[in-house]
Amino acid sequence: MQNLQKLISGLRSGDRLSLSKCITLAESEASAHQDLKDELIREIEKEEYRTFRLAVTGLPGSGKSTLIDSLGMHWVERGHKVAVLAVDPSSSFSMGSVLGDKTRMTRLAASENAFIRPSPSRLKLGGIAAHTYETILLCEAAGFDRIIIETVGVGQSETMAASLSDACLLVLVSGTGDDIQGVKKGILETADFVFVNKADGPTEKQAKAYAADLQSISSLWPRRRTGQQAEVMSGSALGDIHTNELLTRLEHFFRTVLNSGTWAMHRKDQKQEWFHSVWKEWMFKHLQSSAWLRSLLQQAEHDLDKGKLVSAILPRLKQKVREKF
Ligand SMILES: Nc1nc2c(ncn2[C@@H]2O[C@H](COP(=O)(O)OP(=O)(O)O)[C@@H](O)[C@H]2O)c(=O)[nH]1
Ligand SMILES: [Mg+2]
Repeated sequence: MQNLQKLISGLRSGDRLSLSKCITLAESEASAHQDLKDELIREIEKEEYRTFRLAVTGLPGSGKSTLIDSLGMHWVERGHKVAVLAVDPSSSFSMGSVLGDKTRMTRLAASENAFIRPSPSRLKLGGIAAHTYETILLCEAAGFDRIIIETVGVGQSETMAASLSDACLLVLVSGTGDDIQGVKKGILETADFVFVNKADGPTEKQAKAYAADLQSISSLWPRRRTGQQAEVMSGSALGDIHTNELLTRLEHFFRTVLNSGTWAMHRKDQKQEWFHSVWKEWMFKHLQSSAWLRSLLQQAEHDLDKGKLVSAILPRLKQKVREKF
C-alpha cells in the first residue's frame, strides 16, 4: 500500500513511468491486483480536473492519427499536455493499426508533453469503455488536460468514445463511398465537428465539394448535446492546411462548454457510462461463473445435441432465468 501511495504521488507529479504503471495496474485482470486497483481508482476519482476530452472517429486511413499529430502539437506549443488514447477492438487481431498510429504521430511521440497509449489488446469491447475511462482519469491526474481518444470508426467503438468525450470530431475523406455509408449509419449523429480531410493535391477540389454538400444537409442532422449544429470543414492534416480553423473552432467550443453547464453535464453522463460499463462486465462474469446457470446451459447444449430446436429450447431457458431473478 505504501508503494501505491508512492506510485500515486509519482503520477500526480506528472511522472510518465508512474502513469504507465498505473494504467497497467488499472488494466490488470489478475485477482491479486484487484484491491490495489480499486484503491488506486478510489484515490483518483476524488479529484476532478477541468480538462477537455475529444473523440476522433472515422474509418481507417481517413487521416485521424495524422490530424491528431497536427492538433496535438498545436496544443503542446500552447502549453497544454496532450494524451492520446487509441481504442481499437480489432487490434487484438492485428498490431498493424497501433504501429501505424505511432508512425503517424511522430511529433507527438517525441514530445515530452504528450503521451500516446495504444489500445489495450486483451480487452473486449465491453471492457474497453471502462478501461478507457479509467485511463482518462489517470492521464488527467498526471496533468494532461487535453485527452484525445482515437477510434476506428466502425461499429460500437465510436459511439462508446463519443459517450466518454466532451466533443466528437469525425474525419471523412471524399470519394471512397464509405462517406455516404457513414451518413447512413448515423455516424454523423454523434459528431460535433466533421472534418473532410485530404483537401490537398489532386483530391482538394473533391474534398471541398464534399464538405460543401455535407454542409448543405447538416441542418437536417440532429442537434448536438450542446444545442449547437455540427460544424463541417475541409482541410489537410498532412500539410497542416486549415487545421488552424479547426483549432479555433474547437477552442471556441471548449470555452462555450466550460462556461455553460454543459461540461458538468458531460462529466455526469460519462460517469454513468463508466459505472454501467463496469457493472455490466462484472454481472456478465459473475453470471458466467454461476453453477446454476452453467448447469442450465449444459442441459440446453445437451438438448441441442439431441436434435431439439433452438426455438424450442430458448423460451424455456428464458423462462427459468426469469423465474430465478
Ligand atoms: N494527401 C493526404 N494524405 C493524408 C492526409 N492525412 C493523412 N494522410 C495519409 O493517409 C494515410 C492514413 O493516415 P492515418 O493518419 O494513419 O489514418 P487513420 O487510420 O485514420 O489514423 C497515411 O498514408 C497518411 O499519410 C492529408 O491531409 N492529405
Ligand atoms: Mg490511426
